Amino acid sequence: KLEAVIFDLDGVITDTAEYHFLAWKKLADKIGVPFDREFNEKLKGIGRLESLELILNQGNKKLTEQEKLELAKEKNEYYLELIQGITPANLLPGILPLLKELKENGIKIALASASKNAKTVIDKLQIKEYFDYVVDAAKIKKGKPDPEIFMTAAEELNLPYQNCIGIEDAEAGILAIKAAKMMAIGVGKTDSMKEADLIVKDTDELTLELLKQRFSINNK
Ligand code: UVW
Repeated sequence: KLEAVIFDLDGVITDTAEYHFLAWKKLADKIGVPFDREFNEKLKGIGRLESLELILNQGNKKLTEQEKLELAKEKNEYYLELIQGITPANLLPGILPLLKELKENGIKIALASASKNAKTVIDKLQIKEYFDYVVDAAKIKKGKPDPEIFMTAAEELNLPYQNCIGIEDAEAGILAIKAAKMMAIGVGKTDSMKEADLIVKDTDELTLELLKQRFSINNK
């Protein structure tokens, strides 16, 4: 039985990828490391320090742990500045109606984002009250594709993993959902999310009816 939907944030509920890109770009330019939109794709679903590590590697930069922490902090300051402007208008199409439908039908809602800024973002989007549980990224030891973040969400909701659907926009996230033994829905392009049980092109295709229908087919 479908009892919960666990959402990724960036790229599913709102599109913060551009803000992450601009913030990383500012930092990368400052330290003289090449960084473009294509590389930014690799950072989807990946935490802050891990993302920095990937960027430094590609620029062949070796830094001390202390220097890395300072750069990560600086990137986050740029990012925080950019997300101040987020309003409910930044919700991706169909997300608010879906949250309402889930709530009305007694289906639990959780957020499983690797971002330590997730609470600020859902606050700005004015959707905080829909969530029964928001995973604190700071408490997660292993990032996506490890299933820890999705398993934590289900455990906190007191629900079996198989009764949850996870929604993601990136490969690492889909792999994390599958490793947690949940049904995985991908939003976006098929080629980057081969393991997904269902892929929709746009968020406005996500309705409770579609979720229920696919969930029952999947569990036959
Ligand atoms: C990510 O980059 C996903 O996380 P944060 O917002 O914590 O930097």
